Amino acid sequence: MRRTLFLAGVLASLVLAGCGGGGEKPETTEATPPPSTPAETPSAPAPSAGGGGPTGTASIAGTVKYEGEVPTLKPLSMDADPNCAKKHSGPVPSEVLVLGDGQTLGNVYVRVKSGLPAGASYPAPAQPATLDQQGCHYVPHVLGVMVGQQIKVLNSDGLLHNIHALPKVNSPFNMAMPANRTEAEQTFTKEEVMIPVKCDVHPWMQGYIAVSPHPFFAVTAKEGTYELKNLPAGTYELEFWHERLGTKSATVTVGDGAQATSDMTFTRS
Ligand SMILES: [Cu+2]
Repeated sequence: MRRTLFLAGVLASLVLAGCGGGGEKPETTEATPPPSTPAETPSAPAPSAGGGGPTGTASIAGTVKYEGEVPTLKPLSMDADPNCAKKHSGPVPSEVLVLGDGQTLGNVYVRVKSGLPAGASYPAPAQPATLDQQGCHYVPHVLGVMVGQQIKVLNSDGLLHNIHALPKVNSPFNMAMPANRTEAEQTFTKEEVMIPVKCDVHPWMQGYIAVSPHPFFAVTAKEGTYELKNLPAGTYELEFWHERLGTKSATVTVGDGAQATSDMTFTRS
């Protein structure tokens, strides 16, 4: 089971300061035949494409890694709210750099940035996305939704939280979630990558929501793998986003029924 990891707020910002930005470094990948074993399913639920926009039988998959020295991130102190601290039996690790074996990188949001047919329009899935406040952090830490998709904000903690979204394009929201308010709903109406979400009660709580006009996105688990399925054949610009390591892009061409591989490496600058 994936260990619950936390944002170390200020402490982590200090450690990783200077890592932001991450200039664009396009990598070109050609389509390859489908591998014998399919790529691991990404951690974020891939919304179904639904009717409307063009889909197909092409897919793009890969693994995201981190290269370089791994900084020591101080565990998070929840002493400011003993009710949060009580929900954990040991130190709560930072969530700003989640690595798996071989320095695979988690919490990377991967999306098709361009290349879909002009005028393609994809309806939001009927199924809501879920953002939970659990153990005084956000689960998931990085959430991908579609434009117009309902977001169910849960409060599994039974504690007072305040969920405060700070978009630049969409309308912000700021909702108190008292102990007895277990669920609330929100929707974003415009494409935006990336919307920070914070809790004004617990300053270490930090999450991110990305809003996509199409269903071709994924968030990596610590194993670093992702897969974008049901794409029409075409040439796509992919964007890889990480909260501290910046963004990177790749251009990938994939044909009908094929799976292209597009791996990515983030380095500490
Ligand atoms: Cu909170």
